[in-house]
Amino acid sequence: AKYYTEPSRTFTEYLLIPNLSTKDCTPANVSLQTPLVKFKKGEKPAISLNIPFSSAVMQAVSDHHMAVALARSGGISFIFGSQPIEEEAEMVRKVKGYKAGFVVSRSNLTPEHTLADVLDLKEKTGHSTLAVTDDGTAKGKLLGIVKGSDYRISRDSLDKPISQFMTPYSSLIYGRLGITLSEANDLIWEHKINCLPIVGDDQRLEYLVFRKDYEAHKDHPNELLDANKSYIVGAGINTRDYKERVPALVDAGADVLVIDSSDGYSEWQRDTIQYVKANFDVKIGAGNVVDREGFLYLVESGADFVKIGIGGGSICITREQKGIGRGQASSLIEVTEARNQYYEETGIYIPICSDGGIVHDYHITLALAMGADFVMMGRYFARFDESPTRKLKVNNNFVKEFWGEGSNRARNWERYDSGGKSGLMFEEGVDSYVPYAGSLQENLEKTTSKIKSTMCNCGSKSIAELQREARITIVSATSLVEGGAHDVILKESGLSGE
Ligand code: MZP
Repeated sequence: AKYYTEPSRTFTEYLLIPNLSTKDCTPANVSLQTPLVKFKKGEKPAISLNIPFSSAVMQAVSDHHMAVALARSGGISFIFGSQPIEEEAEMVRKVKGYKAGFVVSRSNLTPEHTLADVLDLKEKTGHSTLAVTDDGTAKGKLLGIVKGSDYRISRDSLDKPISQFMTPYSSLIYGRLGITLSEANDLIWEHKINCLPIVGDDQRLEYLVFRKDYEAHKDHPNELLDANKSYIVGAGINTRDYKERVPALVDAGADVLVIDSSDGYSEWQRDTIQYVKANFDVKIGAGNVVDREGFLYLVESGADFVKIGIGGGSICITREQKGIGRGQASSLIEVTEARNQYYEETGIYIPICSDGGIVHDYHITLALAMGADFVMMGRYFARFDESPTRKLKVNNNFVKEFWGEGSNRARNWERYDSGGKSGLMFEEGVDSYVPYAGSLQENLEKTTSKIKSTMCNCGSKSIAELQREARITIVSATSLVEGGAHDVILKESGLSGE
């Protein structure tokens, strides 16, 4: 056997050391843009993310609702592949067909109709947002907007009139009164913004978010754009049924595929990548691997990005069951070195995805500093309204269900396939709950602001700069204790004598 001399380490064992922060290094100047797929030196990647986040290829995490919500915030979801081919393709189709713009309500929908009527129309049209105008056409004056992302409000308020949820319009920041929807749209395009600030009747600032990337919908002549864009979405595949699954997903419009496997260093992955590259013009990521050899094998097989991580996922018991895996930090450090060397030698940059084991927000910054271009998370996203699982009350706390792809519940034997008989002989994942945390957007804003602030401490305005300049230290077991509040009595602990 070969013995590694360094122990296998995880994120909590490291800390970042601040660099000089120059005066222009403020969170507002930090860009979190990052490549998703490989590119040649001097060229741009075919797909980039605006935030370095992807949601895990898991039943309990990435369906079409999650994909739309995350794409709206600048990241990407990989729709879970452990479902029948047609059902996965249908989810992809829903994301691609999702109109992030608005449909003008027809004369049969007025502010007096209920939210249930709106949801019904939204479901039928696939539109995220409804604009209500005084004559029901795009030429009419805007009366209000019903936003599609207000799931929490909508479920509890189905019988309330739309007017309660409409954003009041009296004037626009641009000083225009009572503009039409078309005019609002023109402003958005003219100014290359995706958020049009408006002032409500009560003079409070309201933000009406219009994405630039919405698609014209032929069945709805009132819709405003003729641009043929839609949200970017990824989809998981396996090394068994790829010859049937890939054509269906590509046909549905998937922008990028990923081979979802607990161990990606295999000839089955090579065959799958080569089949996809030979037959389709679609990007494909592969994994998971944890070392230089596995990484280079997948890169030479043609992977557009490589996913790193075995055994570190929150629901994963692979290490206990089989004794394989590696601490996420050690894996990343070794793979990054191989990636950088490969780039120097070939001029081809291969993005690395750090998959699993993000426990604290700062772990994301560490992963990026260690060379990851983006992270993939399951537990993090499972906690939000947008994840596909049930929200329950357990011991007086709200939780959401979250189960591993290696649990009996997921029945995803293809992920753990070793070329033998189909079916799971033993579990590699658990079925669990995670604390409910509210909406994706709110949480993402908080997390990204922490990352940006840390990057400023490190003197970096981009992820590439952080990867180059970060200084990272191992922490001792003793200094770990001092990492949190210590030697004080916390007020919320409820100790008497406070
Ligand atoms: P986490 O973000 O919840 O810590 O980890 C999510 C990652 O765990 C997934 O992206 C996937 O790579 C991995 N995973 C999913 N199911 C299992 C399992 O059942 C698993 N063992 O390890």
